[in-house]
Amino acid sequence: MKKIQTTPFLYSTIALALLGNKIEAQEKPYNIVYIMTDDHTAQMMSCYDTRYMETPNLDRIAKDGVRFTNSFVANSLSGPSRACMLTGKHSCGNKFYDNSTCVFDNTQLTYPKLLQKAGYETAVVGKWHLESLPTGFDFWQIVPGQGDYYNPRFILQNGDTIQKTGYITNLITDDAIHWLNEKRNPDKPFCLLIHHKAVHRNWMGDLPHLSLYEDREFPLPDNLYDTYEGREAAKSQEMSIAQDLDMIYDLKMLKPEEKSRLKKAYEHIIGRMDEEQRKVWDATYEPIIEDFYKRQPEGKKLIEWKFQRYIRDYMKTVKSLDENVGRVLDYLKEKGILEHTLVVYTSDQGFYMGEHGWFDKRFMYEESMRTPLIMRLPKGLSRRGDIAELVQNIDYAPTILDIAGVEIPQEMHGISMLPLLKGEQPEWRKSLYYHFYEYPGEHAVKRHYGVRIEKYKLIHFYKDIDVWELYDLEKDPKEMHNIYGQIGTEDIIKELKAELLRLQEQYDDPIRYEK
Ligand code: SGN
Ligand code: CA
Repeated sequence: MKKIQTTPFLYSTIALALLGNKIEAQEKPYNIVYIMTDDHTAQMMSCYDTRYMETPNLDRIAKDGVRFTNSFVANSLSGPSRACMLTGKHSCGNKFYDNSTCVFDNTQLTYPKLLQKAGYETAVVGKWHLESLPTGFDFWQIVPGQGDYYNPRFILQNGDTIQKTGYITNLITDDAIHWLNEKRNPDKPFCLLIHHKAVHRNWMGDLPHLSLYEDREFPLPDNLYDTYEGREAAKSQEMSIAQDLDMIYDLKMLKPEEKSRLKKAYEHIIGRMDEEQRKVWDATYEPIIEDFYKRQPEGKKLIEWKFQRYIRDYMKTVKSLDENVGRVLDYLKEKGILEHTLVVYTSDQGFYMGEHGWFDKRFMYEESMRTPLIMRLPKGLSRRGDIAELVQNIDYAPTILDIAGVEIPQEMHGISMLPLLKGEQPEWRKSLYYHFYEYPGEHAVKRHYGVRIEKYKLIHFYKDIDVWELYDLEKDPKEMHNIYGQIGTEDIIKELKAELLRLQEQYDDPIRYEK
C-alpha cells in the first residue's frame, strides 16, 4: 500500500520567526503521549470486555477517542514488540527476534529519532527491555530488564543506577509527570513514552489495592479445559494454569515448609519490600495461605482456585495502572494541553486469561496476537468510536510520524493510520504477517509464522516440528478446530499460502515458506 507522504514539519524558532504574523494561524504540532503497558490484554479493560473489571480511566480514552477492534502485534513478546513499534518494521527488519539472545541495534532508524530531528522534545520512562540503551530521546529513565514491582531500581541517563521507594506504576508515572512539568521545554512539541512494567508476571498489586476482588468469583473461560485436539504445537507449551503457574512465585502461597521451583525468586522479590510494605502484604496473603493449605483443593477445584487467584492478582495490578493513566490525563487537562495531544494506550501484546487453559502469550492465536489499542485524539482529528481495520504494532511509528507531519521513511513496513483517525475511508490492507522466534525458550512455544485475514488464519509451526494450522475465525473464533487439510479447504489454503509468501517477500523475511 502506498504510504501517505506529508510535507516535513518545519517547526523551529527560525521557521516561526520567518512566518511572522502567520504564526497565529499555524497550529503548533500535536504532542504525543504514548502509554504502553506490559502483558495487559483487552479482556481486562472494560472498554473492550465487561466480564471482569472496571477500568474507568482507560475507558475515558476510548470514549473521547477511538477503539481499535482489530489491533495486533507482529511477534507476541516484549523486546520484539518494542523493537517493531520503534522501528515500524517486522522482527526480520529490525533484527530483534527474541528476549533471550538479541541486543537491539540502537543505531537504527526509529520514530523518536525522526521526531527529535523535526524539532520535537522526546522522552521515555519505565520498562525498556531492549538490552542496549535508549537513543533518540532527550530524556530517559528506565528500569533494568523487567524491573521490580516494589522499591525498583532505575538506570539514569548519566549511567548511575538508583533505587526508589514505592510501587513501580506510581513511580514511573511520577517520573513522567515530573518531566512534563519541570523538565521539558514548553516551547517545543513533545513526545513522551510511558512504558509500564505492570502488568507483567508475577502480578503484584500496590498496597492499597491488595484487598480488592478477593470476595469475587470470576467466570471461567469455556475453553479452560482445552485438550488441544488436532493442535500438536499447543500440546507441548509450558504455560498452563494447571501445570506451570508456580504455587509460590505466581500464586503467593508462601509457607516455610512448602517448596516450589520459583520459591527462591519469590523470596527475593518480596525481600525488596520494607517492613511496612511487607506488613500490609502479609496481612492480605496470610489468611488466604492459611485457608488454602487447610482446604487443600485438588483436581478441577485446584485448577479453578488457581484461575481465580491468578485473575484477582492480575486485576489488582491493572487497577493501579488505570488510576495512574487517570493521573496523566488529569495532568494534561489541568495544564490545558490535552486537546492538543494524541494519547495512545496500548500493550506490548495480549495475554491469556485462562483461555486454552493458559497464562502468557507468544502464540499467534487471537488472545496474544491481539493487543489493546485506544487513542484519545487531539482537536482536529474527528474520528470517534470503533475502527475495525486490521492494524499492527509496526503501524505505530508511521502513524506518529504522520501525525507530527514528518515524512515516513520508505523502509518502514508499517502504514500510517492517520487517514483512519481523520475519518477517511482509505483502501486498507487485507492481511497481517506474524512471526514468533523464541524457541527453545521459556514456556516452550514452538517457532511459527503465519498470515491472518479477516476470516481466516493460517499458521506454520517449524524448526523441530512441521505442522500447519488453519482456523475459520468466523465459525471458530476461539480457535479450537484446526481445519487444515480438511476437504473443502484446498482453495483457501492455496490462497493463504500465496499471501503468506507474498508477505514474506515484501518484508524480506529470510525464513520463508517453501512450496
Ligand atoms: C519472564 C517471565 C515469563 C515471560 C517472559 C517474557 N518469567 O521471563 O513468564 O514469558 O518474562 O515476558 S518470570 O519467571 O521471570 O516471571 S515479556 O513480556 O517480557 O516478553
Ligand atoms: Ca510483555
